[in-house]
Amino acid sequence: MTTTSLLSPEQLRSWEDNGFLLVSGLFSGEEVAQIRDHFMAIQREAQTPNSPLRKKYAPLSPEQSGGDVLKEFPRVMHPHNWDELSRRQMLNERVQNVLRDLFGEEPIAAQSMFYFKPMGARGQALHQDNFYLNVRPGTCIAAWLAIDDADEENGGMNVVPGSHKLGVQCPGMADMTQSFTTEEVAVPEGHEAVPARMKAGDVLFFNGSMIHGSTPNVSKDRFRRAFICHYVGDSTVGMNGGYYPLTSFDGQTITREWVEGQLNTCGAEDWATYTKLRQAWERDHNAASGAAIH
Ligand SMILES: O=C(O)CCC(=O)C(=O)O
Repeated sequence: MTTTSLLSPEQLRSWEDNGFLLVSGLFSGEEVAQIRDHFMAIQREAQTPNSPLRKKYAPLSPEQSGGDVLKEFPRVMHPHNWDELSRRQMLNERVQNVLRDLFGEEPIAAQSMFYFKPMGARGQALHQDNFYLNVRPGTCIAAWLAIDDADEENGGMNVVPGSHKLGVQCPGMADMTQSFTTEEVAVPEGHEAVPARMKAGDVLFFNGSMIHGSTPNVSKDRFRRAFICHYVGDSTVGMNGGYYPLTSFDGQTITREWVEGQLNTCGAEDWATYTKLRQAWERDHNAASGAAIH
C-alpha cells in the first residue's frame, strides 16, 4: 500500500463517498490545445481516401455519413498503440500521481480514447466501465480529460454519486436515438444523475462501478472533445483480455489473466440480445438515411 501524498483527506473522502473526483486545471491550456489540434489533424488526414491512417482510424466523409456526425467523427480507439502523443499523455505523470492515491498502489494504463462529440452527436447512455473491463479484484478507474468546456448543452458528463457502492449492474437497452451505445444502466433508487460541469483541462477521475454517461450535444457550435484513459491497479489479477496489453507508467508491456468481459457479468444470452437489437437499429437507421455501413 502506497501512502497518500497528493490528494487532501477531503478529496479522498469525497472520492470514497461519490466514486468520482474532479481535479481542476490538471492540464494547461497549451497542453489541451496541443491534444485538440493533434486529433483534429488526425481526423482530417484520415478523411483522405488513401491515407495509411485509415488502417487505424476510418471516419466517413459527410456524403457517406447519412447525416450521422458520429460517422464523420467516430471516437478514436486505443490511439496510444500507434500515436506517440496519446501514449505520452496516457502516461502523464500528474495523472499517475492522482491515480496512485486513488488506487492506493501503482496504476497501470489499460486504454486510451479520444471523443470528438461534435454538434448534433448522440451521447453515451448511463453505464459502468467495469462492466466492460471486468477487472478482478477491484475495479478500473477512468481519467476523463476535458478538451473543451463541457456542460449539459454540449453533452458533458453525467454522474450518479455513490452508485459505485452498488457494484456492477446488468444493463437494459438504451434509446439509440440518444445514445450511440446499446446498453443503459437504470439510475438506482435513491440516487440521481447529475451533470459534472467541467472546464477544458479539468480531469474527472471515476470508479469503474460509478454509473455515468452523457446526453447528445445539442449546442449549435461547440464540440465536446475529451481524451479518456482507463487504468487498473498493480494488484490486478485478471480482466477482460481484449484490453491487453496493459502499459506500466515506465513503459513496460504487461498482461495478466484473461477474464471475459460482460459475458461473465450478465450472461452471453443477454449480450447477444443487445448486439442483435443494435444491429437491427443500425440497419434500419442506415436504410432510412441511405448511409454506408460503418
Ligand atoms: O465522453 C462521454 O460522452 C462518455 C465517456 C464514457 O462514458 C466513458 O469513457 O466511459
